[in-house]
Amino acid sequence: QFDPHFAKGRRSIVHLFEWTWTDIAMECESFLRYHGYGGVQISPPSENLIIENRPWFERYQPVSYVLKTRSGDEDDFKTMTKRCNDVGVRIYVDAVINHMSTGNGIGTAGNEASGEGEYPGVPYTSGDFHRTCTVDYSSTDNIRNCQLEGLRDLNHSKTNVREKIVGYLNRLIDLGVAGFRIDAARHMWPDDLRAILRKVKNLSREHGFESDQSPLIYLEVNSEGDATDYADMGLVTEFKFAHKISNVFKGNDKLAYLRTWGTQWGFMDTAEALVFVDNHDLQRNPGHLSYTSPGRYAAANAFMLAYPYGTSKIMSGYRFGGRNQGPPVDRHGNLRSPHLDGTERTCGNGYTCEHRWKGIYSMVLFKNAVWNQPLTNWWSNGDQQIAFCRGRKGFVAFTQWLDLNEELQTCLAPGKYCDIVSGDLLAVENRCTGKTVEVKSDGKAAINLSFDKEEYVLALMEHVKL
Ligand code: LAG
Ligand code: CA
Repeated sequence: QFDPHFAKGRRSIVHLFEWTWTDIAMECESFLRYHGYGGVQISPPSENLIIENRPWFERYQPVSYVLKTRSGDEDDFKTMTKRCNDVGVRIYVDAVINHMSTGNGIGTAGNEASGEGEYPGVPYTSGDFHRTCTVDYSSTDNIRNCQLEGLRDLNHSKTNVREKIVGYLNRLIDLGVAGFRIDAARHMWPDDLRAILRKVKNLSREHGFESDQSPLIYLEVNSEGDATDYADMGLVTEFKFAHKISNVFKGNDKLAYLRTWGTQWGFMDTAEALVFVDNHDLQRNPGHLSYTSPGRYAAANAFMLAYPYGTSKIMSGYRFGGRNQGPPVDRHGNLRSPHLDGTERTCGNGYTCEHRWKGIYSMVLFKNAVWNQPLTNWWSNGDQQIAFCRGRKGFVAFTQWLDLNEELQTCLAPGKYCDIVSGDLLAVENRCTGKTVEVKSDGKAAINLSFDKEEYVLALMEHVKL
């Protein structure tokens, strides 16, 4: 439940929001495996209600557990898990099991949904749902029994409901997934969820997993108070982390305060936390740091990946105007491919591909390389500049609002290093395309970052050396 089943040396998850299964397979093979990513959170694969103008959120309104959405069908799904697992990249399903859709309509696989609670595609009938009530956030009973966003709320104490959900999750395991994000977990009774998860089978050996391995579970719980009710079932999303890191890197708080980042900021234990700078919901809140402020956003992700806390998830979405705007589609309404020219080289068509940004994927590799190394040599100017080491394997420096020009202790062996944020080390030519930093015999080095040029981060790694 707590193990992401990453291939050796990998540590992070990327959420490829509203990508097709075919494009995810291609991304596993052409990019993710080479840039250190351990797994992909995919959009909900179960049939969803077709809503006018096709907003992204229709995928959070299930109509059945048939695997057919705009991302692809069951065959596409199976091909994706195989192609990704074959290159050591895991697939985690966003499981929407708290509720079904609302109103009358038709789903992406052609099944009907009726406002009376009839879902023949599952099937569920009206008796499988809680009675109608509005969520009142001051009452735990209400949060769990009432209609979140007006969505028809499943009664998970019923055998039929439990069996249908277990059947859905187990089918996904047969298809090769490595785990689940439990959507709206906070809105389900912990005991009901526990009973469901107990019946979920171990990972498929046919898909290369070892025996007796349970799937990774991470639970979407967006209030700290409730997190402890769910923490025994898997990792829990640490929303406080996202809010605080957004605030700090928007420049509203001092980087120097990050010295105590972790439980001292009121976060849950590092082993329990699934962390992220933003997610598909938060990025729609105008006040929250996202791809729209690229320099600051990459810096926040870099800090998340450099600092030893939690299991990290990187958001990768598409450009949007209004908060409901759906994903990029062609004139037939099919999802467009982020792979502009059908190869790994370019990413576009409206997708933002944060996971492909140099300042982000380099730090994904950094996290892999410094894993388990202690944080040492914390330095700060007492204000908006910090630096620290991860053992003798890595060094990182951050600044905001002003230039950084300091001689700092790096903990690395003497030599010339190529900053992984500003450039690449071209092995054949033995040349650094970015900043070269010389570490002297005493481990000190001149570190320079220009705020005007939007340079927020500099990172050195043991082996990225001329
Ligand atoms: C989640 N986590 O616990 C998802 O991360 C979040 O994106 C989901 O809400 C939510 N739980 C339910 O799965 C999203 C949108 C909502 C949307 C809902 C259902 O953020 O805005 O509600 O999915 O599609 C929409 C309308 C509501 C309306 C409702 C029912 O925005 O105004 O009441 O549909 O018609
Ligand atoms: Ca509920």
